[in-house]
Amino acid sequence: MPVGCQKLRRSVATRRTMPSPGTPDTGTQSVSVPVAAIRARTKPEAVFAPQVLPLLEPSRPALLEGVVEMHNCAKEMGIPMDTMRSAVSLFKNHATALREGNLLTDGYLTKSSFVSLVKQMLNETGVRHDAVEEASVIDRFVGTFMSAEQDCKGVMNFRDFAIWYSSHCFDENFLDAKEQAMRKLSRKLGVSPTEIDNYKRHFDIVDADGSGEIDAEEFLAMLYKFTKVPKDIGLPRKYVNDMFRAADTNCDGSIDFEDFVVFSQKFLY
Ligand SMILES: [Ca+2]
Ligand SMILES: [Ca+2]
Repeated sequence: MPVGCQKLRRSVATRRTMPSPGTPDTGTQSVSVPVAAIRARTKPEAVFAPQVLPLLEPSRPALLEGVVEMHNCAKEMGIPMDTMRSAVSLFKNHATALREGNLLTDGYLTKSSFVSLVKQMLNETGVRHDAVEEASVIDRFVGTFMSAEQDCKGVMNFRDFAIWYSSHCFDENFLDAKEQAMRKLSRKLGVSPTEIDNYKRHFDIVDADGSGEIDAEEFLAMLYKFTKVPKDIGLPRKYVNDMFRAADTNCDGSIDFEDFVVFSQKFLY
């Protein structure tokens, strides 16, 4: 029998032989061991449940400290874990730690490391800016850095950064190229981003071959669907051609997404 099991058995047996109140002590040598202590010895994994701390490795206390801090911040600040993980990844890339390995509890961003971090976020969008444009965007975010660092020491700790990140990660400048194009179109047409998303879902259904354009055949199928005219009765050719010309504003024989939104606002929705 393993030594640990023998000890446990002795320990439990010891509790069973302890005299109850009022019972004369028979001389049995016994030591009171709290049940919780026995459970802690027999179930060490219960101290840190894997589902709570999935990255826990007892031999790496610095990592544990960081993981606990990440979970605490997410819970206290109401930040979704996906967002928090992205914040952690960025912070670890650019922050400096007072003590090695404890970036989340002792690390900080200076203004220059914050600028590097913002540049990384801009690069990851895939959108290329010229130097003047990029400097302007960075200047704007440096302004938010000044107001985000709570203790006015000129550096941002992880908690400051987590709050900053959760409120700025959906800024248009940090969206990918497609999403930024959608936001620009939304402003150009005076349509809300939510409506633009809805139009895009309809457009993708009509664009059956996924070419990114609606051709004459796809357009005809769309008209049948919206007019609910049975195909065996058929739509008048002149009506179909007039509608297609109304939608195809640049007369290149197909309808792009912007044309589709304008046409839909006039004729479909
Ligand atoms: Ca198509
Ligand atoms: Ca066109």
